[in-house]
Amino acid sequence: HAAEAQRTDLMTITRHVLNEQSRHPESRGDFTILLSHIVLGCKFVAAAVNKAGLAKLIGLAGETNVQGEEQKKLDVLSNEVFVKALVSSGRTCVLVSEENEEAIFVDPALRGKYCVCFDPLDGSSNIDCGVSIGTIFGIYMVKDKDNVTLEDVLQPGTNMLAAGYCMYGSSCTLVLSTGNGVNGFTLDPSLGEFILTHPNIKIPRKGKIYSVNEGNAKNWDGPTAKFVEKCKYPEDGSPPRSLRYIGSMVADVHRTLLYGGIFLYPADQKSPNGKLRVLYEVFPMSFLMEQAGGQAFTGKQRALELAPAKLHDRSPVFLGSYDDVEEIKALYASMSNSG
Ligand code: P6P
Repeated sequence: HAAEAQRTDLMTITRHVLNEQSRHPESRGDFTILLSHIVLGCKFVAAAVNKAGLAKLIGLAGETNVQGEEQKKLDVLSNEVFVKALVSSGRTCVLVSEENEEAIFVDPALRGKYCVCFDPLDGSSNIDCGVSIGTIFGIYMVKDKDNVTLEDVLQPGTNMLAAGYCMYGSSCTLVLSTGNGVNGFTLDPSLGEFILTHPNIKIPRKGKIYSVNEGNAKNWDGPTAKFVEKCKYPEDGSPPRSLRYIGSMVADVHRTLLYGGIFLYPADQKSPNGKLRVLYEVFPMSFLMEQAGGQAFTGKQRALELAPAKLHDRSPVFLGSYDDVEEIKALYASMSNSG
């Protein structure tokens, strides 16, 4: 009976969030409605990404179709889908997208109390070779939806209410935290539903993998260089750690979350603030890591305590297993003190 109950007792993402929201008696279901629109966007992008492989045959995104019309690039298409889904939810008042230079202020008649910062298709340069890519999002509440300003957007990550990513790979996996732990859901295409497959994800306290673009090694600062050196030539006689780097943040972070280890996008002489964007890459992934028992560090401070000055600010980031991040924090503390 238990097995039978499992098969028919489908824990969909909507049902799971409703259960979580029941913890907040004041909740009027706005968050659940917002999330259902984000989920709709993810389902659309999953379908489009899966077809992208056929683009050359049936003229989909990024190709000219049989009528010779230029199809929209997948990241542009994905952005349009998420903007429209979020606006039509009637639960947002301001949006920040990697694809839009300026913040999008929703028509006052359609406004809700949430701000969503997102990268609609992070790692999209990897589409043509079939590497997993993803959508990353972070959700905030704003003080007064009728007088929303950029200040409401440039909040520290500690104010985030929820964050998640959807990875479009061999399967479509949505990983979400609403501040009460991390859960993973897998899209069942036959149902068109995200089903709970990874309840209460906790990242291993220590990992055996480090994930960084070694091609930037000559530009790294001392602490990063020393940390990577120790991964390769451990001083305590332990076996060297494995290097795994996909070059698509959602894929590298998802592996780190499930297997443990540390993901690094450090600052370097070329990019003093690193490459990854604070509002829709660093903050959401840092939120998830902390909720899963890991941590996230910028080289100077806890990543979520950053206060971004501009929409598309970047920051260095070291995130993953708690003990691994502690190691690099200690190196930054000791080596920066010694000048
Ligand atoms: P690099 C993809 O372009 C991206 O924004 C992230 O998804 C990824 O982690 C990073 O850049 C990869 O950057 O410089 O190593 O190619």
